[in-house]
Amino acid sequence: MKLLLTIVQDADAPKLQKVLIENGFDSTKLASTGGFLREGNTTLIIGVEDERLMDVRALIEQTCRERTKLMKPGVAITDLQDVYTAEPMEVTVGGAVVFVMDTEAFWRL
Ligand code: 2BA
Repeated sequence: MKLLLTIVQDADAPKLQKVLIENGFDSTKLASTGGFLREGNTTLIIGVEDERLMDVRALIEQTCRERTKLMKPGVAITDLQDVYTAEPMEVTVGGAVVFVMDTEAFWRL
């Protein structure tokens, strides 16, 4: 079994959860914040059997789309460094960032 940490844009999350349910995949939704833009995004935890991994990948690919966001000037780029954007900066976000992890066990108790 694999565990997918799937980071998507908020705008894509409801549709993705709907499509996952329709195709028999369970997921858990967490509110998250990107480190770079420091805007809200959504992380879906998805547990999937190995043989269905590529099916869930296809659903994520079909549902989540890439968007361009404009970072306003004067916004701190990170908390750690005193670095600010001088000019509006275009940033491409998504469709999805997915971490795929082996799962030792799955217990529903
Ligand atoms: P954010 O960290 O807010 O990043 C939003 C987008 O900004 C990223 O889109 C990327 O295109 C851009 N970006 C990030 N760091 C940058 C930098 N140092 N310089 C220029 N542009 C930069 P995605 O790559 O699609 O990532 C979307 C979200 O996925 C990220 O939001 C973050 O929440 C998560 N993510 C991406 N890579 C990650 C990683 N290695 N570990 C953990 N989370 C990650």
